[in-house]
Amino acid sequence: MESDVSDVIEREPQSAVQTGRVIRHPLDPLSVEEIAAACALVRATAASAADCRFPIVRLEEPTKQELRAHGGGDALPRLAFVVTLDIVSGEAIEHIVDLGRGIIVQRKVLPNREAPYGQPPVMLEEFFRCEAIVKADAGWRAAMRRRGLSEQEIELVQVDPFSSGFFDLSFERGARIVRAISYFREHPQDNAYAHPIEGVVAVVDLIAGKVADLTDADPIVPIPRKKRNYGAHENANPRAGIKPLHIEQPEGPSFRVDGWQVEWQKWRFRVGFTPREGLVLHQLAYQDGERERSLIHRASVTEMVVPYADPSANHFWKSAFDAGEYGLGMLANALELGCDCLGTIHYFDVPAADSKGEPFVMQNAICMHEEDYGIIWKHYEFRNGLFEVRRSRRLVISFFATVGNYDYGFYWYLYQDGTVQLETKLTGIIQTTAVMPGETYRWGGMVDDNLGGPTHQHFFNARLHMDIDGGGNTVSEHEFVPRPWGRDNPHGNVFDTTSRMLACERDAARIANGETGRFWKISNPNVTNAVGGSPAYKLVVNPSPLMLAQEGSFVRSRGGFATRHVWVTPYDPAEKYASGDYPNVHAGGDGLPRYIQQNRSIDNADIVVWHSFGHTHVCKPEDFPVMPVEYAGFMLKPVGFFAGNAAGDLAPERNARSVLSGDSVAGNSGAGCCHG
Ligand SMILES: [Cu+2]
Repeated sequence: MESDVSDVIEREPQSAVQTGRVIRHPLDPLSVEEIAAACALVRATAASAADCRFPIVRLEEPTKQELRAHGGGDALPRLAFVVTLDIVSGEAIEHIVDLGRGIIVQRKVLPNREAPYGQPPVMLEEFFRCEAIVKADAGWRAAMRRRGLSEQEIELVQVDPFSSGFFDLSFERGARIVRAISYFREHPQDNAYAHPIEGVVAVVDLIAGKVADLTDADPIVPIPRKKRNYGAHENANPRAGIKPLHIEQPEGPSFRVDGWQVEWQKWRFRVGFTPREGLVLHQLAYQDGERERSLIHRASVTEMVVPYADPSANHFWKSAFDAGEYGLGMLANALELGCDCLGTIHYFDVPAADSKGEPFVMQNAICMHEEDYGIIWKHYEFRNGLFEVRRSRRLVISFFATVGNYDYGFYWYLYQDGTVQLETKLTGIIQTTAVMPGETYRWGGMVDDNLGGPTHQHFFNARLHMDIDGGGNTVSEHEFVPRPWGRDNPHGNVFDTTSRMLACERDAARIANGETGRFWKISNPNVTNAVGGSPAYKLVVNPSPLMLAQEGSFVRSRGGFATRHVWVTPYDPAEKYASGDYPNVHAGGDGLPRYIQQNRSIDNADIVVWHSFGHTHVCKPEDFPVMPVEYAGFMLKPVGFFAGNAAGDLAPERNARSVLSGDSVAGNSGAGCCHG
């Protein structure tokens, strides 16, 4: 079915225009023209066009079932999902626009003034509005003066708006607020995170346009003044001795791109992008002999949360949901200024809407290239001298989002043996805290004189709408257990691999266990593999701490998805995000913990596997002033999906030396290895 879908686009590339209308694949992100048309239609229905803003504009994707019908030849309407926010009244409205017919087919006012509340994401223009509101506030200016800043220095202060969290305070309920913290800067290019202003937090009501609450806590902690800048121009003594390293692909890359579709080394998929998730992989399939076999219908990271573990005024409420509260896609880096990838790169430019609903193109938002990844397999047969080694090539599809102080990379890797990997890269600048001279920071690590970094956690949630061999899929849990001594274990060497089907979604909210090597298999019980079982992929997770905030805390309830490593739900197009639709200023309880209350069957069903993973970060001097990359992620590996090593058909590198029986093996068994 997927191949039929793909055939359509091959004949009709992204830019094809037919009878005045662009023919597009149903999963292509909205074009500039479609964004403009959708926003114009919606704006025309707004109470005030001048006050109408567009925090979310994206493709309303067809369901898996609709796509299959499309594969059968039916045309699918192109739909846009548009959320508007009236910046004077605060009213937020969801719209679905039928672009072909030029009409709004659905309109729903969000009930966000009633519990459990929830606001559309913070828009970039609100970052600037927040700073203006804070700097105009007499109370905040007085708090700055109390910390010894002159009027001139106050103008240089950096105000960081932070999604607010929620604690059921009167000024939070149903309000569109952010909490703002402040940093001293000696000049506009100074790294403000070296100079946190402790004890001052302004709650800014973005609709009322005023500071709704101000914390100005005692005792006054002096602002750390030591400069910690990291720009190249600040480094008088850069490290020497690094010779150029060039990656050359004289015949070009091995992938083929057609619009948003990619083919590489037996893999085929479509690239998508949304304002909330950023990069999306659609319809990931692998060509296995004559068969194109589907693996994943849709894969993305739908949420993140970063809860902080310091109880003091500047930090206790910090718990940014970077996808749902800001938008990882909205904050994607345009890589036109220099990309971090080496080799022959293909960039995808992504059309997007600004907060006024004006379309623009995020240049080079997605980067795709190939990498050499060492050895994929190798053997030296010492008896006959047969030496075979193959290098691993992987395809990297990635983007980077900068969310305030932190920078997150999302790197999907496809391998030639059928492995799929997601690696997130965490870098940028840590949140900091001013520490009283002579004291040591209690709630994290010291990173410099009078400067600490609060301990925190980063959680990601990947949503994997599975489609192993295109049919019903089932999830099973496995672990290793030693077998007691006995007649069937007379030598004590035997251990077992247990197996347990996860039948209903409440049974399937699971925690990783490194000690038992717990893993999960997603299989298709309707298909028989080469050894009489079911074709499957294994979810390989890294056991890591889950949400450590207390049961009953707001952050735990708001970020409930981070209380389990694995969740499985039957596919429901309304259940798109691990934290629910509108986590911003939301009271909690939405997302995965709510979805699974239905306790639906997930046995041989159209299922979504959700995986929470992350990093618990105790700050250290090495994290400052800019932190080397920390990694988190997972892999999906074929387990009985293929009849053998899927990379067994790889040819040796062209310049490899053949070492066969009789050739001299110089020194050791590594001779003949070629590193291309
Ligand atoms: Cu961190």
